[in-house]
Amino acid sequence: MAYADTSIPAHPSGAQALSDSAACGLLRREDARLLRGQGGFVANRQVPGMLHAVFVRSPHAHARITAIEASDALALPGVRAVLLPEDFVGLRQPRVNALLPGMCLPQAELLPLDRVLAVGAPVALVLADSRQEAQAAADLIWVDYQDLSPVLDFAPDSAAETLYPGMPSRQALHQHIAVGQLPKHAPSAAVQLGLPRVAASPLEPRAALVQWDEAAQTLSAWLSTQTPSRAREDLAHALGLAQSQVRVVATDVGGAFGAKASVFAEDLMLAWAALRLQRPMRWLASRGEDLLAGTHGRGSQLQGQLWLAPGSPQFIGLAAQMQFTLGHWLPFSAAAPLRNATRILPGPYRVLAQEVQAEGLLSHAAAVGIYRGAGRPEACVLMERLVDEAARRCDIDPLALRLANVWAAEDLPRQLPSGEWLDRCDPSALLLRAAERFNYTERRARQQAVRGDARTLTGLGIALYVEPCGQGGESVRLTALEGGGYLLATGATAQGQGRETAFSLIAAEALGCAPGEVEVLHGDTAQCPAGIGALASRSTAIGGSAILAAAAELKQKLAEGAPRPCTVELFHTAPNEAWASGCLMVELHIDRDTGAPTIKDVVWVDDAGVLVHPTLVHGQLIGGLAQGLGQALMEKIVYDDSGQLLTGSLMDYALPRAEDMPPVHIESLPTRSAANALGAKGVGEAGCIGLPAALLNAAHDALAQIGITEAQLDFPLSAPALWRAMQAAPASPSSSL
Ligand code: SMO
Repeated sequence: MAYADTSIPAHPSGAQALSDSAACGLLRREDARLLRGQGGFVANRQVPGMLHAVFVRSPHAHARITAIEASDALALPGVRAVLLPEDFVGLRQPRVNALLPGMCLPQAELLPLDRVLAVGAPVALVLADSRQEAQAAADLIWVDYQDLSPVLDFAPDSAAETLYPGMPSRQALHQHIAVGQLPKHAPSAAVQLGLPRVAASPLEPRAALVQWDEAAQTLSAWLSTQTPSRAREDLAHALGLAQSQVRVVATDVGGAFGAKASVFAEDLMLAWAALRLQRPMRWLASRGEDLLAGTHGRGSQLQGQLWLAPGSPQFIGLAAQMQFTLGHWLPFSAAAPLRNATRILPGPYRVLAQEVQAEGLLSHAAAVGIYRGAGRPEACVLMERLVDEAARRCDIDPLALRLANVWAAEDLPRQLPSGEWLDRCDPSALLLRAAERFNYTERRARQQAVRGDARTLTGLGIALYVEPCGQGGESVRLTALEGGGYLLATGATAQGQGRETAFSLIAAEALGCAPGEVEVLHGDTAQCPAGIGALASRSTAIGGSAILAAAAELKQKLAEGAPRPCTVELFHTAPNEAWASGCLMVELHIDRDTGAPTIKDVVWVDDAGVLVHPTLVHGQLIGGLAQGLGQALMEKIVYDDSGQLLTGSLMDYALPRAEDMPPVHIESLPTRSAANALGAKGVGEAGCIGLPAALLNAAHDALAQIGITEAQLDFPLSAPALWRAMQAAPASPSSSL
């Protein structure tokens, strides 16, 4: 492992680290707790009299329920209650963010009375004095199922089926963005590829502890969530309570990656039961339950075409057709991946005309939600594959073709014809700096000298990416305390990414005090103003800008003689959306006998705007890279033809380990964001966006060395997949098989 330097030269735009001396300091005590194993997760929390919840789950992908028998289960010692579908009548599916025009949403009961729509869907809830007793009882509940045929992911005939009355399974979500007229002649490049479903795999699986206080008529919910305010709204709505009657607490969250941005059926069922039984209760999902019934990520099939001007390297047309599987219910951000993928194309490139279409399809499988990148990886990999393919077919070096088509820094920021606003960035500088660090020209020459002669194929892969970091605003309440010091309560939350450290730095810099004088509160709706949370790489860019605005106002009030305690509370909306960007270059080796891929090294130049805390930025980049590596090389959720999940444990679902990490050389080349006062861009998703695209390009580049140019490679780039692709090679005298 080589987590190399993070050198941070200032860019001509003036962006640099906010506070170099403080930035290189230690994490705050509150953040460091997590690294020391002292976090307080839901699984660490008990309340007196707490019951333990276990869900009975459907073993069928699609079936009619004709009978349920729970008397044996109820007779077991320690079992306090079994709740069946009829006990949840009145609970509706939680709301969905209407991100797309004309969205058609299921208006359905949370639990259908007589049907199951996916393997793992909850059918009953068992509550007992211990988790073991609850599990034993769940195993004794007898359900009579009548099998129905399931609609599988991307089923060509799914138009004929409906999961929800009145709602088409095909095109449940759709988007069409057209700008200009596409050329009439054949495209210069065409590609297609698939991204399988993957699992977010946070350290703490989903978890909830709920407690109803009958005297106060309030519900407290300790949830492993990245959006406490949203969860409070959903819980209040589901239970028919006022928001003021619900408190959600999510102080320590063991990672989330998008998969904890929505409430789940289990959360609502648990809260519903706590209210009715008047007992506190806790549910801790097992790893298998998260793989089975958490939200998955990706799950898309992409096609695209790119046109170059005749006799010139200019991009004149881009078309994309994308399909996203949705699974059997829609989490809050179900439309986000599809929307992001369509709106981000063509990335940092100028293209005269574009026509981008996407559709989302329901199926009898786990729901697909946002997952680190949320559509950005799809846009990036499709565009970057098209650029490489056009370069190969037109015999132009892929670096040169990119340099010929990216936006010039002086033309940014700008409103694009698609309606998107592209932030200030410098794609040429990213490409050139990465090429220099990577020794691109020398490596290319070396590769061309060897070509297909070696036992190992070498591929060079480039990916340029953009990372829009969320729209809207964030809340903050900042108080100058009577006895000195400050209390900062934010609506942006933490998932283990060091928010207390970063937020106290931002506030301290603006207030002119030491970071240690700022205490940070987050994740508790009783202590923090209602806000958005931590997602879409937005917490520093938007949450941080809100802190800056509050600090400026507070400072002015104090300067005007306002007495302490003095509070400023506001919801600050960022004027625009920050877009981070970056460039990755990788060298990939493929063993010709086995197909085994090995990443020799990765060079990565990232532009996250003003860096508040370079060490935290570095950690986020490395973490995102590791997750992107998992998606690119090994992770894949697999269902069989009857809708059964074949990857139900980490014995079957491959996560990357430390030893899988290649040497990574990261450099920051920040340009100040023009979107917000802080000048910061996001950073959390970058690795997941850029690395898979660079690796896929490298794999195709390697195969091209032995004349294989027509293979369709999908993720993950496993040894068997690469080996099979190589078998199409024309017989070569140098092959000693
Ligand atoms: S995939 Mo993210 O938490 O918006």
